[in-house]
Amino acid sequence: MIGHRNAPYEPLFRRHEKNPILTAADWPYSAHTVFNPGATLLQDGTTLLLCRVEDHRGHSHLSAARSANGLDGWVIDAEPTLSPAPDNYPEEIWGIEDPRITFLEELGKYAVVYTAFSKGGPCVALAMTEDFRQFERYGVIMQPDDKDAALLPRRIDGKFELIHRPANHTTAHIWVTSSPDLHNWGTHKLLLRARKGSWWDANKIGLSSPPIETARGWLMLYHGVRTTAAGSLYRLGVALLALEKPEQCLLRGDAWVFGPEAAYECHGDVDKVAFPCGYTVGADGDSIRLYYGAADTCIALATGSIAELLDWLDHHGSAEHCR
Ligand code: BMA
Repeated sequence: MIGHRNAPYEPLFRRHEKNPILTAADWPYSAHTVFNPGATLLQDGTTLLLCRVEDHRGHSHLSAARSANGLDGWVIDAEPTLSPAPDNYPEEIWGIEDPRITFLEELGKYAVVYTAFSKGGPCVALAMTEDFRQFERYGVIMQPDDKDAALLPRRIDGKFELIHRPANHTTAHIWVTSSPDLHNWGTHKLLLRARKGSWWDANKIGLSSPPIETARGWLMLYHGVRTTAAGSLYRLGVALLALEKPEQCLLRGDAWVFGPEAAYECHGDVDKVAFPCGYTVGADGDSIRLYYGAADTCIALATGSIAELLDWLDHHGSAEHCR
């Protein structure tokens, strides 16, 4: 498969001409950077981004930005929407980061899975909300080092499923674990491994936005980290997971499908990072708006198509790459 295209990857995701769509300068209060937003469409069609906002201490909190068209006219909460609460949740002492939003039909609530930066390392925490104004914290659901996590929107075999990324110092693979009640987690399974050697996704991978349910399986965007002499490169890959058995990878692409190229992705607090944590799907059921953090500094938007991603996987993916 590798090598039958000249371009490093096809333009499966197209950058919006208004990028970056949100920066710290848009914030109604003092902020150093805004990036890595979770995304969802509210019942009335409003696009809600739950943005990671880094303050001038380097600590992050989450703030909601709402827009009728998902592009501009953002109404940003005048104060932090979800702040670290270390008095009751000590694992949030150094901030909360990188939210992924999943609407759980069964509960009629949005699950926000985020990284809590504890003194013991980054870990996965969960909060539930109906309106992104009041939140019910469930606390840590995966201990350090673990991050890049999201819930699937429905139970499988009677259990909620969490995709997450435990890590050690040299490697980080994607795992899936299940729970009957969102509090107790078990049955841990390795879902997708980082490749090795010179691969673009060697050694360290992690979930990007929550997997997208399609008739053919869960379409999962993930990031691969290439470590170079000049720093790390964060790019995106695609895999397809079995609908009723998400630990089973059906197809995995060879090349990356999106990576830092534009100036706002290449230069910022952390150069060469494109880091999506959320997307919305259009009324056609196919078009995707992918919201991503660029260079850990601002928020950008790229558009794509579910059908095109699946077609690309048919031509550039294989089950072999899953192993
Ligand atoms: C990851 C996370 C992201 C960040 C990325 C690039 O490990 O911390 O929040 O965007 O690194 O710095």
